[in-house]
Amino acid sequence: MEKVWIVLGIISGWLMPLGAEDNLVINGDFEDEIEPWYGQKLAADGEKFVPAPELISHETKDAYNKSKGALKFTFEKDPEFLYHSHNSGAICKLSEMVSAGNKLKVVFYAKSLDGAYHLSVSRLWGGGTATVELSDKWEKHEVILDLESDTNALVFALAPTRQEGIQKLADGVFLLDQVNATVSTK
Ligand SMILES: [Ca+2]
Repeated sequence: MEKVWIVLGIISGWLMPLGAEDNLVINGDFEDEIEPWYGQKLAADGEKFVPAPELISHETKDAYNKSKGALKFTFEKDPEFLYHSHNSGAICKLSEMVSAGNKLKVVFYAKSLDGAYHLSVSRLWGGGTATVELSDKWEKHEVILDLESDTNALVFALAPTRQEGIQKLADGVFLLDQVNATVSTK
């Protein structure tokens, strides 16, 4: 009996494209559009979150691996608003809720334009953050987020330093493509 299950496991592994079903990110390749990703920022009174469509746009000329599209993030601080890495930036929706206590592995390609060198990836509203260093070439990055609360959205934004945890945002421009998030067993 055990052998039968092993064989079935191997066959089903062959039939499934590797990892494709596991990606929780809705529209992680930006081929035709950037929705449902959206921009968000906090009013200076510290109380009201408002849409920030000026932060993100669809890049079609410089996408990863000559694909059709990428997400372009353009940030220049406006004194009328507050910006922190756990609540302002490009918001990425997940297709399902991942429970607190899990680790989320997020793999993506990114490229710095115009002085952006630290990219923060965070659970929206905090409780799981990481920062990577960008270069001016398309490079693959991987972070593991320790989720302290249930999670169905992430936020990508530019930070001034490599340090982990919540930071005020830094000005700059970056490109993002091929975003993949899976529950990690590591
Ligand atoms: Ca793409």
